Order: sequence, then structure tokens, then C-alpha cells
Amino acid sequence: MASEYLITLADPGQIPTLLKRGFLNGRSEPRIAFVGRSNVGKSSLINALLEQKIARVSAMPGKTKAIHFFLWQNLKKIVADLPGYGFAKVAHSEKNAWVRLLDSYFSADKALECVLLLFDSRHGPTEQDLEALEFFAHKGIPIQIVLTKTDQLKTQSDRAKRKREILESLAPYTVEAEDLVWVSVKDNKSIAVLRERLK
Ligand SMILES: Nc1nc2c(ncn2[C@@H]2O[C@H](COP(=O)(O)OP(=O)(O)OP(=O)(O)O)[C@@H](O)[C@H]2O)c(=O)[nH]1
Ligand SMILES: [Mg+2]
Repeated sequence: MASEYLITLADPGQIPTLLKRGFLNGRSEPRIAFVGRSNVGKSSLINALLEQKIARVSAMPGKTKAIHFFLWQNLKKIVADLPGYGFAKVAHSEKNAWVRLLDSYFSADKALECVLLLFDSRHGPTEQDLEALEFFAHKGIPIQIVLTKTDQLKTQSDRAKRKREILESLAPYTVEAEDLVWVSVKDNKSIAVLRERLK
């Protein structure tokens, strides 16, 4: 059976009816949330993992404005595609709305299994990425860090250099090399590896 779109959470006001006693809209499958800055590749990665064009991908950052939930049929899990953070052109009021929505969601969902934290492999974690890492670590939510768009690192020395820098910046958070998965949706790199880890 195919994976499917379930529901969208656009306003914290929906939470009391949507999330009840660990159920999301009446479903008990554990949740995996995809978190990262705008344009990092969250929706693309969901489509690659689920092998279905189910989440909306766009070259224009800030496409995903609400939390979209999908049923990942093969793994019997629910995937949450979250709006990206750190898009400079977003108005201040919209940023606050983002924080409110995500904070209420993460406090309310009692069946959140894991957060996939996506960093762009070309730049490494930004200040906001590290804030997000701290936020989930503080909440005691298991985190899987994913480096995206590795096809953009063209040479071997480029890749080695990035790897070193990224590991250095993550060392204070006791993150080690084996905690990271380096993916490319374009090359289908490590998509299967990540799928296995999420099982
Ligand atoms: N080269 C390359 N491009 C990618 C990869 N993954 C995603 N992209 C591109 O990056 C852009 C943004 O991808 P999305 O999946 O929409 O990113 P997002 O994180 O969901 O963005 P928001 O919904 O705005 O938060 C699109 O143009 C994708 O085609 C990848 O592995 N390699
Ligand atoms: Mg998206």
C-alpha cells in the first residue's frame, strides 16, 4: 500500500483536537519530525525516503508554512514535514508564529519518536541549527543529524574538509562521526542507510 497525506497543522489552536493521549488525529503510529532551515531539503528527503512525491518541494525557501503529516506505510510511522526556520525574508511576526506552532507541537505530541535534524553539508550547522540541536537535546527527544545535498561537494578534498569542520562544530554537543548520515537526494546517496536507521 502507498504512503499517504494525512493532515495539516497550521495553527496551535488545532492541537487539542488533533493530538489526544498520544494519538494524532486518531492514529497511534510513532512520529518522526523533519526539522531544519528553509531550503535545506526536508520535503525532498521525505519524498526520497517514502519513494513517493508526497511532500511539496520548492526552489523558493519558506514553501512549507504549516506542519504536514504523512503516513509512511512501509515503516508504519507518521512523518511530520515542518516549516523551515532561518529564512531572512520572513517577517518578524511570521517568525514568532513559527516558534509558537513548533513549540506547541513538540510539547503536545506524546508519540514523537525522533527528530531528523537536517544541516546543509555545504555550509555546516548555522547558529540556528545549533539552537535547534540544543532545544531537542534539552527536551530529551532523540535526534538523528542528517547532512543534505552532498552532491554539491564536488571534490574529495572538499568533502574531507567539510567533514572535519562540521565534526569540529558539533564536538561540544558530544556528536560524533557515526551519529551523522550524509545524504544526497539527487544521487540517492545513503537514503537506504537512513531508512534502515529509522526502522
Ligand atoms: N543538489 C541537490 N538539491 C537538493 C537536494 N535536496 C533538495 N534539493 C533542492 O533544494 C531545494 C529545496 O528543497 P526542499 O525539499 O523544498 O527544502 P525544504 O527544507 O523542505 O524547504 P522549506 O519547505 O522551504 O522549509 C529544492 O530546489 C530541491 O530540489 C539534494 O540532495 N541535492
Ligand atoms: Mg519543505
